[in-house]
Amino acid sequence: MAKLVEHRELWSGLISPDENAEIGVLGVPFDRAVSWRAGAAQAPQRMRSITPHLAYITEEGLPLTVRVKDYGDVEPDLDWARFFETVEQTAAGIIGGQHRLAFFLGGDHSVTIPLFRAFARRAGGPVGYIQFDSHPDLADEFEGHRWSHACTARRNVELPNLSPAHVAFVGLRSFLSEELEFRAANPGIGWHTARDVYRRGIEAVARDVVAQLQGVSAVYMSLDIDGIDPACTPGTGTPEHGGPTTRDCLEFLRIIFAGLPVTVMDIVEVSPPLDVADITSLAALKVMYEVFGFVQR
Ligand SMILES: [Mn+2]
Repeated sequence: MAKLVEHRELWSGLISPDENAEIGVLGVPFDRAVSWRAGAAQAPQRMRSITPHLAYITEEGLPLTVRVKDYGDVEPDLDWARFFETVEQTAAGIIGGQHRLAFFLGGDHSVTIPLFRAFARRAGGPVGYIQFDSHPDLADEFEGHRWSHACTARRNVELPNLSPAHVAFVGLRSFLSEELEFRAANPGIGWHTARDVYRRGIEAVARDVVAQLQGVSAVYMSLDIDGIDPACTPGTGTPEHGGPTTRDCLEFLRIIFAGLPVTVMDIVEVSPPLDVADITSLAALKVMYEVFGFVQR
């Protein structure tokens, strides 16, 4: 699988061959489950190519010292089922290692299905799942397939150790009718719309999520970049206006990482060919580097 971009300052020089590095990164370059515009398969390599130009410091002036073990990208495979099996097995090895945080780069949001399976299997006990997204991705099937990027959260809640009471969505602003029915049937789900974020403030929402997920053994944080407003992140396949800003997302994650045992995070749906001046890749990397800082403390 391993295929790395060659650059002597990848990840701002934080890159390390050590499998005990604090951060483990794996790219999952796959975008054949999208409902509209593709390109997310190009995100891992595009994001890596930018990292030599980023300062290894957080916005609060904390110099980053965490080491980043980059496992490269999962090799493409035209057999979708076999590809997801490879993703799950590869991710399980990384999640089961010594890293404080496993960080996965999509790919469209369907890649979270095998990634979350690997996480849930490794964690064993009751786990939490947070999805920062404009869409809840709770369709049972979409355009004839159960692994569409519109089905991700639905597949996740089918696993035995993820209760709907430990699922939280933040930034929602577009729905299918069956998703609203699923939510009505599972009122314990954390359901925070973009309008809730705007009216209540991101910190109040984040504190609700922290309170909701108390007691789980580990938390998976999935960031669909279209959860952020397309004014900040235009390079994505299904943008939705009226969303929280990159600033809101950073404040949210600061509270989540301080209050919950997040062991896995992904960023999905960044689509470089739909982007403008790499603004969306840069937003994703800003989030990543701040998260590195949260993990370092
Ligand atoms: Mn989405």
